[in-house]
Amino acid sequence: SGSRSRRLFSTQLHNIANPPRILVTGAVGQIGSELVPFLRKRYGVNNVIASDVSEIHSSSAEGPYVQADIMKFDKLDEVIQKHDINFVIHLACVLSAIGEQIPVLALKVNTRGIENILELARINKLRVYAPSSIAIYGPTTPKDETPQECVARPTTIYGITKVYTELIGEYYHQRFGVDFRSLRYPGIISSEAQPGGGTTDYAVEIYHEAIANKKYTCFLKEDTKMPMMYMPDTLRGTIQLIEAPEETLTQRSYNLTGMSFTPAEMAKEIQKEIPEFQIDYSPDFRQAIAESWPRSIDDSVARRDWNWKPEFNLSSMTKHIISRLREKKN
Ligand code: AKB
Repeated sequence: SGSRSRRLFSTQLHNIANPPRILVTGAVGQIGSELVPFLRKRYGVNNVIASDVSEIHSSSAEGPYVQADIMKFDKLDEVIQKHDINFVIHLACVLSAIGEQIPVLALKVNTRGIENILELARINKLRVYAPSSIAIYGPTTPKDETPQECVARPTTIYGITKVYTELIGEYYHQRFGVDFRSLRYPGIISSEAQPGGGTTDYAVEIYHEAIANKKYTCFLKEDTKMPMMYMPDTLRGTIQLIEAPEETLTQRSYNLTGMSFTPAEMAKEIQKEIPEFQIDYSPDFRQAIAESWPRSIDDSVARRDWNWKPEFNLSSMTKHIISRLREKKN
């Protein structure tokens, strides 16, 4: 069968003679919109199959796209066989803020999704990359320079499902030999697609509003410090982990960060580019979520194991993103 004859590829993913055949779930979301084109450039357009629950695929229009619901095991299996997939990048997920509004949905999508993907990986000998998040940490976690290995008792349903994702992935690795890898992403900031319902979303919205209206009302308090990362670093870090030789890995799920700042610090940086920019604050239910998470992350284990090093800080990211958004506007 297709599954039995499927080539197991090495960690030399960019080996042209034996490229990976990747299925990306959640491909039209914030990360997928930029990761899919990035992967296609590296591994070949037709080796990266974008998928999402929606029929619409404008942001993934530059290559193969299939409509697939991660809750539907049989449909996913069909896609995997048809496209000779050997690696799933599982991005589909309900984020923290929507999760608190519709906890039953987040619980279902975020647990059943990874269960389906891991079962398909076990049966078909696929590799799996599925992001985790700083949301695995909770109020009893050390808040500053949170270490790789420490208490992870989150209080959001999203965080709970991300702890589950890590643990079930690690179980499938130990028990069945599935090559499962994960990164605990901080808030991801990007200029292309908007994030969908997270607590760190203010750090994306603020740039769009600064360009469009020169003012922004932030849903977090001015001194709420959170770990963040700019998309180009996210893409590079993700590729570095998935291409890292197995023997260099000491973890399946790594802490990762780019920078940490507060909304007030971000506003000040934007004012250097747009002096008229004004910010005010109207904290809502997302404040409590933010306060339950770390303020900064220690990612020294990723730095040691596979040479992780972010390139962007708040200042260079702000200059880069504002010029990109101005270009898009004109
Ligand atoms: C969220 O805010 O829910 C996400 C995350 C930090 O995982 N951006």
